[in-house]
Amino acid sequence: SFKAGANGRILKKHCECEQRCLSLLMRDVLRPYVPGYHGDVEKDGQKYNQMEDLLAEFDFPCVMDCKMGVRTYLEEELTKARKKPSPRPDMYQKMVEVDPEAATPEENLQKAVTKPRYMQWRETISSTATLGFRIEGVKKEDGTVNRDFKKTKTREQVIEAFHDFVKGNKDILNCYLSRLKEVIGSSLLFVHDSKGRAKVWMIDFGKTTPLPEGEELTHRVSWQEGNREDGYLSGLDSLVDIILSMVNS
Ligand code: 4IP
Ligand code: ADP
Ligand code: MN
Repeated sequence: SFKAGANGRILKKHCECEQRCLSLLMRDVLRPYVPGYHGDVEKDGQKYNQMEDLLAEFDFPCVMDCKMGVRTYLEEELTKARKKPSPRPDMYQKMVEVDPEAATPEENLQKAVTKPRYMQWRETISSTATLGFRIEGVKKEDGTVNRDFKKTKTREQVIEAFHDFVKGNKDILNCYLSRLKEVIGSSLLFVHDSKGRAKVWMIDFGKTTPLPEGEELTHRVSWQEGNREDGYLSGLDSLVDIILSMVNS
């Protein structure tokens, strides 16, 4: 859903929700931690959001995508699934490919699961439910991609993946740490290169929605259906704690 754009920009398939969020972030204190947003454009009959290519300033960047929060789907998905459950054979397939025992006998008969069921299962087999974030994928400087982190769950497994990602380089870890302590929605994108440049950005606001007027979230207290909490800051706390322990080990 991405395309290369003109002068250091990339095009991501248009999403109304993300557009609103990116526009608001351009006038927010978080501005230094998000890709610059340059409006929507149409190309070959498809609408895109145009944004800054975060990799442009790096030489052969190493990239890690961490999905933040204890919950990875909207509360609306729950309401929808309850009102009108729509069976998802594709999600059932993805589930049994990772763990042939994961589905219930009923799900095995239907060869389908609901979306919240799938998403909740993904949260509990990974570190999302316990640490408030999970590793989605890593791209190395040679361009090879590893998306095999679905069962990376424990703190030790996360540390191992981070260690591998930075090849034990504590200077890189310290750069990441200093930027994390200031950042407060979505995925965090970690990027570094062999010149020792290292930065973190917030990306992917496709599911970041405004709260009703006057309401606020702690981003830390546990999620109960209806309170809309997402555990973003719990995830950030765990990440800082993990990287700090790696720097000091
Ligand atoms: C994907 O599952 C991700 O959770 C997607 O979220 C989600 O998209 C997909 O839902 C779901 O199938 P896997 O990562 O396990 O393959 P994201 O885009 O944040 O990575 P949305 O955004 O739609 O919830 P479906 O319903 O699009 O298939
Ligand atoms: P999706 O909503 O389809 O999951 P994301 O916004 O999460 O899309 O982006 C998917 C991947 O594309 C990220 O993991 C990252 O590697 C890359 N990416 C996203 N935004 C940028 C950007 N502004 N600059 C460079 N790379 C990006
Ligand atoms: Mn994403």
